[in-house]
Amino acid sequence: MNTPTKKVLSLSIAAAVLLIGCGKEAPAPASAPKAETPPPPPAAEIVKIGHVGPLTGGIAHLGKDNENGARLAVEEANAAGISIGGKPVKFEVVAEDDQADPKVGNTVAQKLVDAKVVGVVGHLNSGTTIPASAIYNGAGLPMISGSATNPALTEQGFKGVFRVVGRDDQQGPAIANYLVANAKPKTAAVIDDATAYGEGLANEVEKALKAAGVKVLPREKGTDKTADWKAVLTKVKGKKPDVVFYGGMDATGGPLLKQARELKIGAVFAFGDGACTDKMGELAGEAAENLICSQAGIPVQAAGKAFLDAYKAKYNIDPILYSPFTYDAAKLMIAAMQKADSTDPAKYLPALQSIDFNGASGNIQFDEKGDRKDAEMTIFTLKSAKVTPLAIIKGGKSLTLDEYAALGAAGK
Ligand code: ABU
Repeated sequence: MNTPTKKVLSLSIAAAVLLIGCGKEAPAPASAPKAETPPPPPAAEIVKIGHVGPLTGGIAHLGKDNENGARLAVEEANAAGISIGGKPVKFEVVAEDDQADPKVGNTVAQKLVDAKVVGVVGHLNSGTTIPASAIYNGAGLPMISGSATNPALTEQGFKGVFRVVGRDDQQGPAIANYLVANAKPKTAAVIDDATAYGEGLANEVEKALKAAGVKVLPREKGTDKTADWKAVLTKVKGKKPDVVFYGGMDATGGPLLKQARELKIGAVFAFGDGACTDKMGELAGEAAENLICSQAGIPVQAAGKAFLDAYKAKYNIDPILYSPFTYDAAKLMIAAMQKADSTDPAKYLPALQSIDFNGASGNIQFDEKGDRKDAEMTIFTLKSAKVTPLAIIKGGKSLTLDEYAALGAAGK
C-alpha cells in the first residue's frame, strides 16, 4: 500500500471510531431517497369447501360437470377478493370421488369432515347424498346438493341439508302429466335401476299415471350397472305398452333405449333428469330421437349468460346438466358466509336458511326443510341428439324457452 492510500484509510477508520464513540451511525452515502416499502398484505385465511360426485364410472361426465360448476364459483369468489371477519379469505375446493356408491360416499364424506371443510356441495346421486347427509349433520356441516332429487333427503329433519333442484314428487307428476296430455297412453310400462333416485322417481311417475287412469304394468327392474336390458325389454314388448318410463341415469338409459328400438318396441319412451342429456344421443344413436325427458329445474340452456360464457371460457365445453346448480350452491354458500361475516358453519347456517339469492339457475330461497322454493320443472325432447326444451313449468305456468328467458329470471 502506498503512503497516500494509507493516510486516507487511517483517516476513515478514525472518523468511524469517533462516530461510533458518539453513538451515531456513519451517514449513508448521498443517493436518491429510498421509497417506503409497503407492509406485506395480511395472509389470506384458507377456507375449504368440499365437493363430492362420481368422478369415475359410467356417470363421471355428470360428476365432473357438477365439480366444474362449484370450482368456477370458487374461482370467481377468489378473484373478487373477499374478506370475512375482517380477514381476507381464499376458498379452496376439496374434491372427492364417491363413485356413485353409497359406501364410498360415506367414506369420502367422513374424509371431508376430517379435512375441516366448512361446507359441502354434493353429492350428485340421491343414493349417496341421503346417507352422507347424516355424517355432515353429525359434524354440524351444511351441505347443498345440486342434483339429488329424492324427497327423502330433506325429510330427515336435518337443519343443514339443502338442495337447489326440485324434488321427484314434483318431477314425477310433471312428466307423467305431460305424457298423459300428449301421448294419451292407455297402458304404461315402468322400469327402474333400483337406486334411491331411479326407483323413487319411477314410483312417483307410476302414482301420477295411475291417478290419471293409465294402466301401469308390473314394475321391471335393472341396476345402475345394467348393460343388457334385452330380457326386461322382451317382457315389456309382449305387453305392448303405449309409453315406457325409465327411472335411471343416462349411462344405463342409453343402452336401454337402443336395445328397445332394436327389439322394435314402438312405444313413446320417457326418462327423468338423470337421463336427460345429450349423452343419450351418443349412447343410443338414432334411437334417442324423440325421447321425452324431464329436469327438476330450468334447462341448462336457460341458465344465466354470464355463467354459460364463463363455463365455456374456463373448460372449453358447454355445461351438461347440473353445473348451473352446483355453481349456485357454492356461490350461495359463500354469500351466506359473507352475510354472517363468518366461515364458522354454526354461524353462517342461519344466513343460508334465510338466503335470497339470484343465481345462474334463477332465484333461490329455501323452505323450512331445505328444499328450493318454487323450483321449475322442464320437459324436453331429444332432437338431432340434443336435449331440446319443450316446456318450462314455472309457478304453474308452462313457458317456452324464449318466454322464460324474457322473464330474466336466471342471472344475466
Ligand atoms: N336427480 C337425478 C340424479 C341424481 C339423483 O340421484 O337424484
